[in-house]
Amino acid sequence: MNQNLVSLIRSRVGNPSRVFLETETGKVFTYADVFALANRFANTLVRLGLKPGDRVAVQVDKSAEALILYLGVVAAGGIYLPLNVGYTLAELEYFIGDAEPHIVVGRPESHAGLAPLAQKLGVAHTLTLGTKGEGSLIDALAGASDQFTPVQREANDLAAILYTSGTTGRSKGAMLSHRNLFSNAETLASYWRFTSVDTLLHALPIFHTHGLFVATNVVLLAGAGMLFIPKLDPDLIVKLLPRATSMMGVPTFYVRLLQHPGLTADLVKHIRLFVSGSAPLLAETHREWEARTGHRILERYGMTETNMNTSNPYEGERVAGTVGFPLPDVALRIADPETGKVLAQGEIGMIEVKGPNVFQGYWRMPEKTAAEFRADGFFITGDLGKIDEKGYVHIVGRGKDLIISGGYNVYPKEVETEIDGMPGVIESAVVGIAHKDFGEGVTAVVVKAKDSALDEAAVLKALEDRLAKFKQPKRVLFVDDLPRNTMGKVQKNLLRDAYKDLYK
Ligand code: MLC
Ligand code: AMP
Repeated sequence: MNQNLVSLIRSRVGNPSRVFLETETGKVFTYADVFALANRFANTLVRLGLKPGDRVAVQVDKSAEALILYLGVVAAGGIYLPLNVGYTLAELEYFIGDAEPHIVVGRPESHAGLAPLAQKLGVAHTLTLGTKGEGSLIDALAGASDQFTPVQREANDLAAILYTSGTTGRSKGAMLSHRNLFSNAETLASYWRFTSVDTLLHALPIFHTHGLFVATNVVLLAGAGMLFIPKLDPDLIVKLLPRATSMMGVPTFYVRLLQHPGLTADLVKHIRLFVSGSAPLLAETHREWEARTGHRILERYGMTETNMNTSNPYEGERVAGTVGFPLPDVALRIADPETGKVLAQGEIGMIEVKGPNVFQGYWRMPEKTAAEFRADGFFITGDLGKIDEKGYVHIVGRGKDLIISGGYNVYPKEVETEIDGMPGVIESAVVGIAHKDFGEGVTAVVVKAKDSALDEAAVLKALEDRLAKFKQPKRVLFVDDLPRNTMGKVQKNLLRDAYKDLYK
């Protein structure tokens, strides 16, 4: 049987005239429309020389066509490689050089910068796709048939590569197979009771696991529908919630919606499920949400490399501050970070997971892949946690030097490397400080040379073309020395403590 994700999704579609997606401008795509357009994309990609296993890198603003392009690439046997729209050309150069895509699709307004870069890096075709369904990719569809049989794929063949930053500052491409994506979506759709009567309010970006796989694949497999809006827009969300049955968001979604006077228990009385993930949801936000709406947010835990690992129960107690139980087909254990020895229930250690959800390794980085798996196949998540006496998993910290800002990962090393390279900088430490909106705020603490006139504005200006906006520090602070332990290691915990009220 063909294990192509799109083939498996298509085999589940009950009612082709069911609306899959409706945008805020009233554009509607039924399931039949979605697969017809995905087929036209697939035929066009094949005509442009795409062969099974070739990468298609996509950096475009959110639109229905962009989402359907994902299905077209996967149907054609290609590997879908979505890129954060915030990435600068400097960052893109690395991703395109590393992934060697056959085709790159960018925004119409970025074409002038992107096309020469892609050409230099050996990309065969650079096309554009805009938010109004325009661009050279759409022009290229002319004459393409809306019939296409998904290319035969095995379960472990790759469907997508998603880049995640690394502790060394170099991003790694997480290779996800058709089975990784299908199995997790199937598990979640059933665990969270999604059916064809559901309508998901979709306001997440579609270049990450949460918005692309968790939200979209679950809806597709359930034959449900979604209200698809460009971004977190509290006014629009409040307007549309009466038509939805569920919403998924990062914690910032819930924090911001709580500030909206229109959010009332009455507005959401018919909602079946609110899901939060990608970053820790404060127990306080969970409680405020319940007090205001009567709903207990369901928190779940995942990673780009693993898809979703745990979830609070659909029925049963959703415990604030925990990420719930391992999903049915996921094995999860807590181990000593150094030795890998499995720890007793209640002890804090490294969270390790194994299952059909876990990725196939990092693209062209066999050593890095090997270093993150135990000999028995468990993946070392880098998250520290424990399992309580009722079996709930608690994430208590991170064994990796990582900041999560509004659901986006920022590796301090990458920002420090940029700052350290600036004239007048002796050294820097980048830390995540508690931030009421983003959860953690990227903060740079810099030691400059005595005679340097460098200031906060100059550091930020220099980072503008180098790093995506979300990685840029919200504040740059200057100090005489960085605190170090006896081994000479910067004590980031002391910095986090010293500035803990910076964003209060
Ligand atoms: C935008 N900015 C951010 C930011 N998002 N800065 C830090 N962190 C972020 N996450 C910048 C903007 O460029 C802007 O800069 C300024 O901060 C304020 O922008 P905003 O208008 O407040 O941002 P907004 O567009 O509303 O976006 C905030 C957000 C968005 C939280 C809604 O970042 C978002 O949708 N995040 C979701 C990320 C996500 O999907 N993660 C899932 C990863 S998958 P200026 O200076 O121009 O004003 C994963 C696995 C799993 O982790 O388990 O799910
Ligand atoms: P990413 O690499 O972007 O997929 O981010 C994955 C990381 O996000 C995980 O390793 C966790 O550190 C974090 N994460 C995801 N969901 C949660 C959650 N519910 N609570 C705490 N951290 C989370």
